[in-house]
Amino acid sequence: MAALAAYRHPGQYQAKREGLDLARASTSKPAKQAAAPQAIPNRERPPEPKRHPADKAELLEYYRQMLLIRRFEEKAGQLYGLGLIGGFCHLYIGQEAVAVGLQSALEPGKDSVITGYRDHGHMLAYGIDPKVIMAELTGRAAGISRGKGGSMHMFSVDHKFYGGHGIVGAQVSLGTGLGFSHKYKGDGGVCLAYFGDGAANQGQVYESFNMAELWKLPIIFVIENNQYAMGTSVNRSSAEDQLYRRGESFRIPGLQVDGMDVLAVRGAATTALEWVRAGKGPVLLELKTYRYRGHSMSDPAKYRSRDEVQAVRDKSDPIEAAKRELEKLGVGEDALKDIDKEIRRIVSEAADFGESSPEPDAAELYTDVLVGRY
Ligand SMILES: Cc1ncc(C[n+]2csc(CCOP(=O)(O)OP(=O)(O)O)c2C)c(N)n1
Ligand SMILES: [Mg+2]
Repeated sequence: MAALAAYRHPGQYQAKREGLDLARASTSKPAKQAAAPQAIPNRERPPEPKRHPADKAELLEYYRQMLLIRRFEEKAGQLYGLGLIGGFCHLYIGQEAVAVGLQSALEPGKDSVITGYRDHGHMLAYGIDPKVIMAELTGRAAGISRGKGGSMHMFSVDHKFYGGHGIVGAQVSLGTGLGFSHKYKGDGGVCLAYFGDGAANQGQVYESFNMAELWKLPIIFVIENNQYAMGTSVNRSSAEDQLYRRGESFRIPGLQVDGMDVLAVRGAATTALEWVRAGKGPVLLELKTYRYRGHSMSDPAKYRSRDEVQAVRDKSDPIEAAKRELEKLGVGEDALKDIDKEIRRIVSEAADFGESSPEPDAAELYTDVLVGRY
């Protein structure tokens, strides 16, 4: 964990969990009372997560997946700039370790995932074909939502990926429903419901927490604390900005995790899944992370300095960190370059596909939507 203590952003707040300094990308205030959740007596809690002991092959795979998300998102940003992608588009750059670390612990076809509008990375981490994601972004018939959903409204029942939601916080209630469905059907699945630090202040989140704990639903609530909700930093909007504590009054244990370290995230996923799969009810994970780009493509990002973003990029970038670790494990520069080349090829093929495949037929305007003669 030595690397965790390495970075403190100048002038920023420090967020600490017992002995673990997560301040590198943090804008939240210090914990007011250390060890509060652990101090509640007679309440069983999951153990402290351990950093996942990945071998070289496993870490290489996480690196590859994070790089795919990074390059895909960069390309999406370019295509947006060229006018090939319209409407809203929220990029995931900086947060890659969260989706990759968590979803690598899931069982595909059994567990379900639901998230908000910043959703491309979660789909890529779930192994969904980059071509159909890109084609959705460019509004083509081959897109995962037949070109009619766009960036925020992607869905794949086959993958148990349930969106892609534009209403902040809605996915938490819907995810609780997915958790209920897993329990009702007895299919052994767990739902991973992602939401942001801003969404964490939504009322329906807490109604969902109550039901989820009351019925011991198999769900992991994941707060991706990227420090900002549009232009508002978490400490300006949140009375309790140690968001992992938000489930305590519903008896949902919370864990704060370094969301810039893919192996720390993977370790937390293991701990959370063990708890939930044992029938002990939900867990809340707060992933401390950071988004490098604006909230959406139309955000001038005047609420933070370039220096702040650069400092996080320089000191805490999840991909660079994984690369350094791989180098220590003996992975040579050539091998890393080969991966980079392969990823660039995949992304460029996805972009070509998104640009060249046909738009939906005009007759499709009235299918898959709730309009018509009823
Ligand atoms: C119910 C609702 N209120 C407001 C909005 C407008 N809105 C869109 S994104 C956003 C900020 C959410 O921030 P956060 O939950 O931190 O997620 P992030 O964008 O950082 O991933 C807001 C207020 C919305 N889409 N839905
Ligand atoms: Mg946010």
